[in-house]
Amino acid sequence: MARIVHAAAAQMGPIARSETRKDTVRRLVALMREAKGRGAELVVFTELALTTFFPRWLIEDEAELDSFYEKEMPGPETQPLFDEAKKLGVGFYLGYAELVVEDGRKRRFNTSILVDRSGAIIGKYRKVHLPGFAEPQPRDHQHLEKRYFEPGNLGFQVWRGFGGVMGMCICNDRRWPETYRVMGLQQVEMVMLGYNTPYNHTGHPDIDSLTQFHNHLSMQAGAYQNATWVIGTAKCGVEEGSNMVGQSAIIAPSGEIVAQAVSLEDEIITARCDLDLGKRYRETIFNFAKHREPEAYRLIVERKGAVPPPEK
Ligand code: CDT
Repeated sequence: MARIVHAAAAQMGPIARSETRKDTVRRLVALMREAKGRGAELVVFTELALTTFFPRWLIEDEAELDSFYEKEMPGPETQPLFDEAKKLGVGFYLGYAELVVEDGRKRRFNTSILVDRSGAIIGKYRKVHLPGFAEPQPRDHQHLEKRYFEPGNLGFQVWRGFGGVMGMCICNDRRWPETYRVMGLQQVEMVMLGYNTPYNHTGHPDIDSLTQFHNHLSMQAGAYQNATWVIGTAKCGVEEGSNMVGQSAIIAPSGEIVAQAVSLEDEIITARCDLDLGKRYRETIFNFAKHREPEAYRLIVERKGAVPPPEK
């Protein structure tokens, strides 16, 4: 019998800096209801879905910075999302800024959680690949993720849920083959991610003009090479003057896009994802046990180093 997960990507248009958590959670609940109305049992929200993308500013006042982070999950302002999930019987992926006291110190992570249909958190991921800078740059919009977060310390785990093996990553992680491969080696069947991607993210017009192409390229390659579904959900449109890519997509293990957002606003896209579709790739072209050559990869990294050989 086919293992179907009816999934939705809940793309979000801009979140203004002045928007309250209450306003934003209301938007998320409306998206969840629409997704449920269209048959979805799993909704993938975006990265830092509860606030504007605050790493675009240098924020020196600690209390102000802290106001963008969640100190508990769920907390009083996010509880309605969990209540609605339980009521509707819909699970979700949610990205948010996490502030915790761990190892006796205040720590900040760019985090996502996976919540099952009963409203219980079944997985947590902390973004590993942090793009941007720790120090402000001479540019209109900063990208200070390296200042406001530390690299995730939970690795790339997978979780059993929704009848399959589920994985998570966040935004810039989607560009790195290691992200998908570490989960692929654990037989992941669906990778969920959210992203906030400004068009001018490298500052080189020749690369930046390919922003849309690279967005899909990285997710489609990750899906195909690891025989997994990938659901990528954008925050997009012009947010506080920063123009961000949309194109939220649901991608099959073939690498094909089966649903794609067409707006730069709040928008639901859905697909009926057959988790068994990955099997035919895992049993043939990407049969890891048969065709991967881990020893060769190890030799290259350990004996030759990660730099090219000197010129003769
Ligand atoms: N949020 C995030 O990770 N965005 C990056 C672009 C910013 S690079 C300065 C991304 O990979 O989409």
